[in-house]
Amino acid sequence: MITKYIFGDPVETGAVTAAVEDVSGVARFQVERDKGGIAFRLPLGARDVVYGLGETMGRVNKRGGRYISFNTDTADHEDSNPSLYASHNFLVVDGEAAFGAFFDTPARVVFEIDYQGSGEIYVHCDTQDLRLYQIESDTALGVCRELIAAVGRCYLPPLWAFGYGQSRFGYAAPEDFRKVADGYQKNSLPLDYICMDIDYMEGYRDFSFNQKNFPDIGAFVSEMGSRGIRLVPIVDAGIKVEPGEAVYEEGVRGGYFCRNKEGGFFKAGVWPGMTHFPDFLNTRAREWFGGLYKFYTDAGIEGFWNDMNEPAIFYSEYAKGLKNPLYQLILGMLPGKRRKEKKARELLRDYKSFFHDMDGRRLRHYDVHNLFGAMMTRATSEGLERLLDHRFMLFSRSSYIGANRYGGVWTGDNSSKWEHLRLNVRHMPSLNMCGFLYSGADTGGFGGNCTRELLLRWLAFSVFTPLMRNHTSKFTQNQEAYSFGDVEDFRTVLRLRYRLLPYIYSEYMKAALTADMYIKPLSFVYPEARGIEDQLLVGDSLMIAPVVIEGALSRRVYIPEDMTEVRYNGEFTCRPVSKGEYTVEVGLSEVVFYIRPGKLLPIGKIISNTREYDVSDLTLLGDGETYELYTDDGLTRDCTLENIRVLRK
Ligand code: MIG
Repeated sequence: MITKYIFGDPVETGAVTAAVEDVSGVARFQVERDKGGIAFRLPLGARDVVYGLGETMGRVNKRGGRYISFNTDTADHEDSNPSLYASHNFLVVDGEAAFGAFFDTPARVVFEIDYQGSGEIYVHCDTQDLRLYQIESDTALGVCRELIAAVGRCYLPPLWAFGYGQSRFGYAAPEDFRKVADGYQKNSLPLDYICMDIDYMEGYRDFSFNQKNFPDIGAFVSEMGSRGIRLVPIVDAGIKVEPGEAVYEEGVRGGYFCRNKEGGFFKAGVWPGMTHFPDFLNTRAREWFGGLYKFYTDAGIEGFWNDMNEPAIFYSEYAKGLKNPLYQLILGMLPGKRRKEKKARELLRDYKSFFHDMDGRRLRHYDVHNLFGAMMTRATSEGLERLLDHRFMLFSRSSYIGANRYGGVWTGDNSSKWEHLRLNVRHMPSLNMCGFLYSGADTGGFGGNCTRELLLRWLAFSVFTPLMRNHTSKFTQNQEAYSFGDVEDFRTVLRLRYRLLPYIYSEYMKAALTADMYIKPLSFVYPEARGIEDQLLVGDSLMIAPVVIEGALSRRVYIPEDMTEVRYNGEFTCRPVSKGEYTVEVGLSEVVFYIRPGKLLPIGKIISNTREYDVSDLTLLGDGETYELYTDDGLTRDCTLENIRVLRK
């Protein structure tokens, strides 16, 4: 059962779309008002597990940690860092019964979950105005399903968005993209899309292609399209301040940009130099911005990633010091506590110096900060819905609960570290709890140099995440699957992804259409497995136990009930394993996973691209009797459970 409690006069975040009964005044928390906002306290039982918070640092069980919802552009994915790019203010307490709470406010929120052994949940919202949704259910999974249902139907990507994609900050010219396509195709490595990072642009301007490199972008999109490869450009949040440029002029004329303290348009230095931020909280501005994607759709482009939408600011019009984006960027990245603190103070000042017009309500950015990226995703998604008559790919860096109706997310600038592979494994169930089904990390890691072993193990995990994209930064070692000598092992793991697509696509679509999670913690189905955070349930049939330790050629696996072990090394080998705990060998050239009892796994043939996707002759592994295969043309918007076909063994 879900109920809502309204405090003060909250802004409409749009997170929850279902009608929910308002029973203000009976919050389960102890409520304390203070000058800065409202604090909520709830004592925890000694054995209670606390899940949730989506994209945050820490473990899947959030006990013991302190987390802050304040969307931040940060490459510092370490446990000491309280804020990443997103705010997912949803907690699930799993004790004797299960209980969930969603603190629906775009303001800053601090969560202390049994922090320093306090024995309680302490949540401080930096506002007096919010909606608190409380959910009672028998199980943690039940609580999550209620939240996901209340938020509304999850974004449905096209089939090709479940293919594998390659990306790199630095690809700039057609030769770079052709080289990637060649590298994959000549080595018989499957590939569906290549992301275009900011170097495709003219001077880092959104809605532009570098004229020298792309005099005819439509022709280049067709050229890649004829090879079965889609191009997926990045779009940043800020529009370059540049009198005479059409997009800028339109934005100024329409008054679509955020205002500064003086009433002019706020100026923030980002990649193109000074930019204005579209006021994504304003309906007209959103309509305008969404319509701008026509620039890309006219060229045949149907996939996008939205970046820098926390929003990231290198320096603002109020900054002292050198106003050079590169200088400011490097300054922000340099280690050193004092420099970081200075940067953080500047950012706070900036966020307090610009304003939104939320359809007549003037709001200081700082107070609605965590909604900005989500509303950019909404603007893009609604624009693309008008521009196209079928599904599109869209994922964003920043998000807020509810944005999952409009697009997916990636988890930002991780590094080529084993710990960040493990973080990816923890993020996926937590994101799914908050409804973000279409998600994934930069496979192989963004910062730093990836090793062959790390990439193989990371790919072997990403096989199961809906967004499977290999991405790395500038100045790092090449990270494409053909960049590490012998490609055979990479071929195995990438082919496995495509052979599992009938399952991945079906399970994703069924979860999205029934307000369910696609990836779950093991403990959501097997409560005794509460301490095990490096094994996950993927869809209804599979359990995975990825190798996440450097140098390991085996790992301990907990088998919660009799299962079928599947080993893929180019061939599938199945064998029954009984309940228990085992050391399982997993060589670098193979992927091992498990089918739950009474379930089936459909397997397709080897294909090199989703264009060749074919469900006419699937093999069924496992000891179940039937499998519900979701199938459609991969593009239609008419996605219903009627598209399910029952396969029998
Ligand atoms: O300031 O577009 O997270 O994926 O490659 C960095 C360049 C801007 C951050 C994104 C990353 C992307 C990079 N961007």
